[in-house]
Amino acid sequence: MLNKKWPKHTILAIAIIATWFKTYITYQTGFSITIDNVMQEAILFLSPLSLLLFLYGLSLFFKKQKNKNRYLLLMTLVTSIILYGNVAFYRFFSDFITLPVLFQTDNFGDLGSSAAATIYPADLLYFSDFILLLAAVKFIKIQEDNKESRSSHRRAYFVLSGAVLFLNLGLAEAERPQLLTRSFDREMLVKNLGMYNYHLYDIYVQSRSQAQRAFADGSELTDVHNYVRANRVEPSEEMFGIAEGKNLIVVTLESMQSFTINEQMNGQTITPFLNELTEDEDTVYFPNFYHQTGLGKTSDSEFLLENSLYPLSGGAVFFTHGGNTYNSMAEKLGNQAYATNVQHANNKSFWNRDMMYESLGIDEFLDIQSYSVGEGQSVNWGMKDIPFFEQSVAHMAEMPQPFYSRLITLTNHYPFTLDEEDKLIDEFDSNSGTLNRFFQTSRYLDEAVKELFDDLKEQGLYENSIIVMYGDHYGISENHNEAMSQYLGKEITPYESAQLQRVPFFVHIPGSGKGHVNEEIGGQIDMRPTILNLMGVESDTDMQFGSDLFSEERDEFAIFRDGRFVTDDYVYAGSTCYENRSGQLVDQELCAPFADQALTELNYSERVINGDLLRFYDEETGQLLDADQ
Ligand code: GP9
Ligand code: MN
Repeated sequence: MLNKKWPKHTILAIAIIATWFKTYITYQTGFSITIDNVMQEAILFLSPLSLLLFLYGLSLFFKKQKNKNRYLLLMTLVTSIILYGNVAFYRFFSDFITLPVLFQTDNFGDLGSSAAATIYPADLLYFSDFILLLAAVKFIKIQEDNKESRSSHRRAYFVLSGAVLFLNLGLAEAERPQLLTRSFDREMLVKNLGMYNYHLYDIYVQSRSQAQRAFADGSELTDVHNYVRANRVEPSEEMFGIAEGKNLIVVTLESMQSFTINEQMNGQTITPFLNELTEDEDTVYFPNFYHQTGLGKTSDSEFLLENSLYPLSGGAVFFTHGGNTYNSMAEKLGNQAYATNVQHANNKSFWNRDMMYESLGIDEFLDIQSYSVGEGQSVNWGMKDIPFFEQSVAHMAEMPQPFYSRLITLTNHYPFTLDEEDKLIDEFDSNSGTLNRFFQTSRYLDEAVKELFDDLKEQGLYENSIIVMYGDHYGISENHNEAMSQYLGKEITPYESAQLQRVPFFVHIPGSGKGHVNEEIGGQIDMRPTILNLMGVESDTDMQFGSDLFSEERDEFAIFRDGRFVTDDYVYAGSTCYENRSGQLVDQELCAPFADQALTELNYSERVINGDLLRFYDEETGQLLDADQ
């Protein structure tokens, strides 16, 4: 058989098939990639193919069979090293390699020693395609013509490889809308694009931001600095330092929107516990508080909270600028001897949190590995909020005090599914299943918060803590306007759509007696200065765009990430201007000056992020640093 002459592209075919199958098998054995349905499995299987067809196909440009073989051997070796590198990395970090990890020198030491400790003889199997190809080259006789392939054939071949790529991307987009624009999770990228395409995409994203960074110098900060300084306001004297020295607990209420608070759905109360809080003597509730997130959703809200900078207009800043210099709230509290951490029962690489939290100076990230998810404790995206809170509070009981701990909930997440026993109210009756279920999961989240308060009391943590809670972004998008208008009993105009971007913001200070409903118009950008003032931590020289919501001096202004905004007089809904109180359309000109300011502010913030400009700023003194310092 070995004396038979094989068709001339046999070696290429063997190389593609061998690497393809080896990669697919490695996905199953080397990583724990979660697959929920047949479609995801099919995408996973298909995902290595497009790049292999392309990369290995370049061998068609070589004339001599010998050179083709050499090229293919080299490529199988390179792809094997990439794949195996990820396997070894995954054994330690349960994550895929991303460029910044390779360039962080302190990681490098870790990587080297960890990798060395986990090399097994059986790992040679990860190079099986290379070994197979070596054998094939040696033993299989090819009908050699030592000619370059005909260009029409080559064209057909590359069209085919392009078609496979588009098929792959199309399926991935159907399975995970906005996969590339939002790029939420490395695991999702790998499973939808394949390991090799993922690395190319990672190189593209990282080098784009590195290039912008390289060209930036401190001078770009001058205008921004002047703007921020001119807009600074004095903190409220009454509230400054009122929670000084207490533990700070910040709860992210997944997809919670203000239209559920103090409202009913078909006669049923949606958020009984939060409603009570709005009247509680120790709670300040802000009903006119807006989310300001973009494509980065939850992570954008965290970004706003920690930095008081706006997230980006495209992509998720947690992914694109996870290595920047920041001056986060966590870092500031850390400097006040607070233990800082985030608790979230999800995969740590989601939203690139594991890397970003390091840049934000957060001491510890208690991810899904820190939780034990018992029978019946998981639904929809993962661990249910009630057991999540219970275990998180148990973690807190072990923490040194004072601490700053953030809790990120998950149950009230699209597609809003619940187990029967957790459904505390009925579904709504519109044509949108999403909205119908949303009321039930919101009700569940409310119940979970109530239990959180109880858990804190039981563990003796309640009295000495301040509890801040905010909705991260909308749960119900404009695709559900028809159902939404049925619920609200009115048409959803652009004005109403803007008003629907309100998310609840609660500040609960046990024993303070400061409770009231505060009508101030603000947004997530204001959380950092507001909270820091309550904690008695000065932030007046910080590069932040928000302001203390309790300050008497501040202008009422909430700028959405997409350029819409709300002031006490106007609501700008994108291209139309409305009077705020009445919702009446008014002359566009009335909104124009604020629209300009909104754009300026968004651009300044974007400039800070793209140029990584905080590395040129000394927040202690409020001085700009020279680029060469
Ligand atoms: C994921 C969770 C949800 O960990 O924070 O993210 P989202 O999809 O809401 O941005
Ligand atoms: Mn969210």
